[in-house]
Amino acid sequence: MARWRVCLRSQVPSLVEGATVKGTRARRCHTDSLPAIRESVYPQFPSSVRPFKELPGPWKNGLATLYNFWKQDGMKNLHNIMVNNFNNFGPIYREKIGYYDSVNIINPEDAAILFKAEGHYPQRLRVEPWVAYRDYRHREYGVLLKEGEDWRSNRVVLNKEVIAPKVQGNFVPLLEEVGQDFVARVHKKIERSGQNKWTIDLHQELFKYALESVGSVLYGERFGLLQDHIDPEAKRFIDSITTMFQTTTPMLYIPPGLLRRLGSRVWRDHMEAWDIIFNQADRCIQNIYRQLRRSRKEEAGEQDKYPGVLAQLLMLDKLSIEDIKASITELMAGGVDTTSTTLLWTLYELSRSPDLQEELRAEVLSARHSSEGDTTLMLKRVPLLKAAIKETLRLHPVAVSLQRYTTEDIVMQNYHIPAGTLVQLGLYAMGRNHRVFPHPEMYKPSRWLRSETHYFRSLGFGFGPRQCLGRRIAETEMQLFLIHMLENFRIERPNKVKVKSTFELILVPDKPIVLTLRPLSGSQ
Ligand code: HC9
Repeated sequence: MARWRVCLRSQVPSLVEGATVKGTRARRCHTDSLPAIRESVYPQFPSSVRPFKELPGPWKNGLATLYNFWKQDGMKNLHNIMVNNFNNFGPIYREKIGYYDSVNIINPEDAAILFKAEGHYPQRLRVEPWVAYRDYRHREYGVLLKEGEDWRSNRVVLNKEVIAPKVQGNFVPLLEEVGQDFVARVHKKIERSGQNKWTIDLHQELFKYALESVGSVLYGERFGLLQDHIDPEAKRFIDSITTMFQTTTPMLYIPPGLLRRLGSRVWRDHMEAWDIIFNQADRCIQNIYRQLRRSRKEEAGEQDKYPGVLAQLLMLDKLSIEDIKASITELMAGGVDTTSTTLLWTLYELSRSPDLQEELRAEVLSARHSSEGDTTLMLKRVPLLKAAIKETLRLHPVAVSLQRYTTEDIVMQNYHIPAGTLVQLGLYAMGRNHRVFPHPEMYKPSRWLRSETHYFRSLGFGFGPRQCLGRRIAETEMQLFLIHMLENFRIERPNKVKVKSTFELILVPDKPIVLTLRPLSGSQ
């Protein structure tokens, strides 16, 4: 029975229009009359600025929009629905789906205005089912779900260990080794095929590469996922992350607390998925924790090898163990599907343009040559490769949108947006908009190298203090992967299937991407 007791923090707004909400959210809710009042109180905007209530878009009836959303298969199509909305309503519209009331924007200039109004404690849309799981199991929030001062103090400590530019040097040797193992594995597969090539849907292989990479950076140890024999536990962990993402989508619009009380399948699957993720992470963390305590006694922590992010945080002793565990678990869960999908899209794009592939290969070979074995230095000499990752994230962003609650009154597209409004930048829609990116359909990394303005256009990892914490790990891991692949294999496409995006909380390919890998030098 106790299992069904409601947790206060997991309360989500009801689906009924106009209902007020408990806790922090209540502050952010606004009724239609509020902007009007504010306008008379704060006359800082010229009268030509149009009032909030004149914003175009489907915001008058949240339930009707939710129903339409359903009919358009919105659960899989959120990205396309946003593109259509911008086509119908223009560069700004307001929408209410169920209980989510938001203003949506597409222009980089408006993104700049939005991020300048994000305040001291920037907040994105809360993924309620993720919060609900932690409340239900009495687990600490990691930095992804924390808010306010608690968020800031944790984030400041984590930044230094995970995202500061200087930490890249620590990650490189670890990730370099994983990259080499991946390449060795592909060579072996090619050899075994007896055809001097390997044709495969790489997504499982990339999941393993990604987990092995993020694992080695966090724990300073290898899981061994790139061997022939893979631990069934690791496979379960990987599958659980995918399930966790997939089961999140329906619960974005239906309160998880309601689904829980109804005993629904999606809630149970979601819980089970998080349980597996947390238990696996707990085991890894315990392991390192014990090792560290043992070695501390013996040699007072004197090591010259980088011990991994977790050990660093434990030795630093600035965050509680529970806080460290929560954020490490998030980094581990957040670092598998995201980077592997981005790499798969990049290989897909490269298989479609052999010339670009050659150009990138030439850049990589010359950088390798000139950096004389210093891989960290080499990473500074591959601008086109880095641009390729940006270009992939433009066409195939992981996140369909970026969101912030505004902390002050602002004007966008000449509309007054009151403080406390949830504003979403349609990242997918922006990346494919011809006014923002000329010939958006072309995969052209060099567009990022030209002197054209990139002002608020490269937002694949978000922006500012609330941007992706795993960014540096992800970038290093992806750069090294592509370097190794380009140095070793030609990437070809065995068919001309056109792959699109589908929304499973993150955007992923809608069908398998099958590629052919051929060794560059026939002798290997
Ligand atoms: C999904 O309308 C669509 O690596 C929603 C708005 C939204 C809110 C938060 C976003 C989410 C979207 C997509 C997935 C994101 C998430 C915040 C973090 C998460 C970008 C756009 C990343 C993939 C994280 C996940 C970490 C987690 C598994 C611990």
